[in-house]
Amino acid sequence: PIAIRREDYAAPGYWIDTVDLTFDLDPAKTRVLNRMRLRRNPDAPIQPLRLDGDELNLARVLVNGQGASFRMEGDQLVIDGLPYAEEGDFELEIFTTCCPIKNTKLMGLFVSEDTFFTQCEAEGFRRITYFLDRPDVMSTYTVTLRAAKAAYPVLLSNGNLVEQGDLPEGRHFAKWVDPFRKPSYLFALVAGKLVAREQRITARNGKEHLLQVYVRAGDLDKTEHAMNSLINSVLWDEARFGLPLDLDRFMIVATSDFNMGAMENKGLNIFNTKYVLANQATATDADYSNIESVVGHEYFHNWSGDRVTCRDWFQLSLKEGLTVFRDQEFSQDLCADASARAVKRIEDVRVLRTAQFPEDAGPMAHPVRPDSYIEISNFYTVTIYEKGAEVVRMMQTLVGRKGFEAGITLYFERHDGHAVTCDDFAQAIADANPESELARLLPQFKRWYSQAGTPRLAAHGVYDAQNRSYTLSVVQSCPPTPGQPTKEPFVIPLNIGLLDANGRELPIQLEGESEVTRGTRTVVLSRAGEQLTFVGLDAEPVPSILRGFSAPVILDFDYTDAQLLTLLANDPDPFNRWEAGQRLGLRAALQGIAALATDTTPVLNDAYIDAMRSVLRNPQLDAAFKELVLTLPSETYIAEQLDVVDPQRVHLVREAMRAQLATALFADWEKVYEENHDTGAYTPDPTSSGRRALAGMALNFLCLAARASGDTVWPGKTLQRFKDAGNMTDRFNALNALVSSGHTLAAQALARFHAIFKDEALVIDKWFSLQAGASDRGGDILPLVKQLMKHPDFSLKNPNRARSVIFSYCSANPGAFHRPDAAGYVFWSDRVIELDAINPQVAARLARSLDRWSKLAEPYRSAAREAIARVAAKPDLSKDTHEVVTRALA
Ligand code: DPP
Ligand code: ZN
Repeated sequence: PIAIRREDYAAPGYWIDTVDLTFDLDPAKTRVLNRMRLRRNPDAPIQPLRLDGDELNLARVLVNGQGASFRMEGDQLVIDGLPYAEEGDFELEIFTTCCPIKNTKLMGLFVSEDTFFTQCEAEGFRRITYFLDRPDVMSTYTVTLRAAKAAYPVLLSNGNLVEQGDLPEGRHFAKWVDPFRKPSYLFALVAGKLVAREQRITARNGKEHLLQVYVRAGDLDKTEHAMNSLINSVLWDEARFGLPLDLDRFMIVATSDFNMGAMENKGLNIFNTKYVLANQATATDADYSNIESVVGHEYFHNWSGDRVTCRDWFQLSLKEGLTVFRDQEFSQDLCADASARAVKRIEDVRVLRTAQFPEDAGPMAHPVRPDSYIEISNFYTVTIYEKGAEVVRMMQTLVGRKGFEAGITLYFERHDGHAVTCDDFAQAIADANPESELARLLPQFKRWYSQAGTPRLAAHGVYDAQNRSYTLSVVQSCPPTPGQPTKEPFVIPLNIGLLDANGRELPIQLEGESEVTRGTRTVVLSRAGEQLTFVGLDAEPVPSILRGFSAPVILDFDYTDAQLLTLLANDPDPFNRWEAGQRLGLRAALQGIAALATDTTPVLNDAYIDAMRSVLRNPQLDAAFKELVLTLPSETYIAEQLDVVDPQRVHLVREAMRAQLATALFADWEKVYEENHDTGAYTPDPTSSGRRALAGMALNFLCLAARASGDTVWPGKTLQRFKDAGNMTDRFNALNALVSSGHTLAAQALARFHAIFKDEALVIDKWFSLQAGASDRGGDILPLVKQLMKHPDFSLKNPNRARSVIFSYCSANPGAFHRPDAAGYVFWSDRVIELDAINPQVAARLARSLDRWSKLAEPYRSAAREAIARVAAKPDLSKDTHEVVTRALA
C-alpha cells in the first residue's frame, strides 16, 4: 500500500456539476445508473479522467450517449479523449451493479436488518458508483430510488422529496433532489420498513421545518430524547452562532450495524442506534448524554462540514475538531449552572487525557492536520477530534467568546459552499480579531496543526519575601513523534490563579503592570522558557495553573501534598479543584507501584482519605462533582505516567486503593447512598444523573467493602435494588456493583438482566461489555470472554456487539488483557485477523489496543511485539490494519 501525502494535493482535472442517480434496490444485486455532467477544470493540466471504484461490476460507459473507450487501472476507471473545455460540458453515463447483502465492511451500500443504508465518508461512495470520490468535487444530486413496495415502503435520500409513485410488479419509486452542492461523502440513501417520530418546528427566523427520527417499528418510544436533542440543537446553533437550519426537512435514521457513531449526510443523518434510542428502562444517564452530544454534533456539521467542507482529508479536523468543540459548547450551554458545566468540562478532558495523550505518545501519533496516511479511515482519531477541538477552544480563549463568534461568522461568509483548509479557518478567526494575541501569533499558533505530540510544561515557583513577589518559571517542550524529531515552541494560553495558604483567591498583578485583577488571568506563552513574576504578595501563594485545562498540555509542577490539599479544598476553579485530587491519587498510585505494594498494603495516606471524606461531606458540592473527585485516575492514565509499565502492578495497586477507599469511608458511603439513591421520577438532567452516579459509586464501594469484611447486607440490598430499579442507570449500577466486587450474587443478577432485556440489542451490548470489562481476579476474564463469544447472542459481524465483548476486554480492561502468559495477546491477534476479513475498519481499531506495547515491562513487551508481528505477517491484510501494525512495529 502507498502513502498519500498532503503536499501532493492537486485540484481535480474535472468537475462534476450534477449527478443523477437511479437505484434499483435489490439486496443481492442492486443496479446503479449514474448520469453526470462534467467539465474540465481549466486550472488543471489536461489529463485523462480517473474515476474511483471499489468492488463494483461495470456494465456500461457512455460519453454523450456514445460508447466510450475506457480502461481499468487497478480500481480506477480511466477514460481518455474526453471533450475539451472549449467544447463545454459533457455527459457521462455509468451503469454498475453491486451486492449490498455481502457488504460486511459497512462502507458504501449495505443491508442491515432488511433495510438498505449507506456510509460514504470517507471513501465509500466509490463502492456505489465510479466517481471522483474526493471532498473538493461538489455536485448537485438528484436521486431516484426504486424498490419492492412491501419490503421497502420508506425510500429516503438527501434533500427534498419531489416525486413518488407506484411502478409495475409491486414496486414503487421516490425521487429526491438536494438543492445544495455537496461532496460524494455526504450522499446517503435509506430504504426499508421504518417508522418516524415527527415534529414541526418554527425557527427564530420564522421558517418552518419538519424534523423526523426514523427507527424500526417498536422503537418509537425510544426516540423522544433524540428528537428533543435535535430541537435543542437547531435552536442553539441559531442562537449562539446565528446559523439556521437551511432545509425544509431534516431526517435522522437509526441502524444497528454501523462502524461509527453517526454520519452527517446532508439532511439525512444516519446514526448508530446507540446514539438515538433511549428510554429510562433501557438507557443510562451516560447514554442520554451521549445521544445529546452526537445528535448535536451531526446537526452542527450541517454548517461546519456540509456547507463548508474539507478540501482534502488531511483537513479532516477542520470539520471534526470544530464540530466537537461546537457539540461540547452545546452540552455545556444546556447545563443549568456552572457546576454542571464544569463537570462536563472535566469529563471531556478526561477523554482527552486517557485516549488522546497516549495516542500522541505512541506509534500512531499524528498532527491535528496529518501529513500522510495510507488509509484515511485510520485517521478518524481522538487527535483529529478531541485535540482538534482543544485547538479551536484555545482560539476562543485567545480572542474571547464574542470575538470567536465574529470569527465563525466571517469563516462562513468567506467559505460558504466551498471545500477549504485548516489554514482558512484559523485565518478567519484571526482576521475577525485583528488586535488579538491570536492574530499577532498566528503562524506560530498554527504549529498546533502541524506538530504532533503533547507539549509538557515544567513549572517551578520561587517566592521572594523581600520583594513580596512570586516568580513562576515555565519551560515548554514536546517529545519527538514519528517523522518529527524536533519541535518548535507552541502558543499556550495559560489560565492562572493564586490562592493564599487558607485557600482564598489572591488579587493578581504581574510585574510592570499597574492594574490588579481578581480571579483567573490568561497568560499567553510562546517561548521555550518564560518567567512570570507576580507582585504584591505577603506570603508564598499556592498557584492554580492551567485552570479549566486552558491548553492540551501536561503540566509538571512540584506541588507539595499540602498545596494540593489546599487546592482540593478551596480552588474556585472546579477543574483544578478536581485536578488536585487526581494529582494526589496519582502520586499515591505511583508511590505504591514503585514500592511494590501488595494488595493489602495501604497505598493512600490518612490526609488523602480525610480530604476525600471532606469532599463527600461538603454540602456545597454537587453529587456529580463528588463522583468525579472520588474516581481514581484510570489504569490507562496511571500507566501513561510510567516509563516502563507493568500492567498487573498498576492494576493491583489501583485495586488496593479502591479497596482502601471502600473500607476507610464505609460509613460515609452508607450515608451517601441513603441521601442520593432516590432521585424521584426519572429525568436525565445533570443534577439527578449526578446523584445517581454518586449513589452508584457508593453501592460499588459498599459491595467492595463487603467483599473484604464478609458482610452480606449490602450485596443483598444491591440485588434488591437491581430488581426494583425504576430506570436503567440505577439497575445497571447495582448490577455493576455486584459484578465488579466479584460477589456470588452477580451470577443470578446477570441471568435475570439477560432474561429481561433479551430483545433489546443495546442492553445486551451492556450485558456483554460489563462482563468482558470486569475486574480480573486470577486471570478469570479471558476464559469468560471466550465463553461470551460462543453465546448465541454474540456476532462478530455486528460492530456494536463485537466492540461490547472484544474491545471491552482488549482495550478497556488492561488488568485482564495483559497476562503474563500472553494469552490475551494471542486472543487479540486472532480477533484482529478474523475481523479484518469481515470489516477492516473495526479490525484496525482493535489493532490499536497494543499501540503502547513498547512501554511494557517484560515479559509483556516481547509477547505483545510477537502478537503484532503475527498480525503483520498475515498475507492479504487490509490497508487499514496493515497501516496500524506496521506503524506499531516501526
Ligand atoms: N460521522 C463522523 C462524525 O460525525 C464522521 N464525519 O464525526
Ligand atoms: Zn463529526
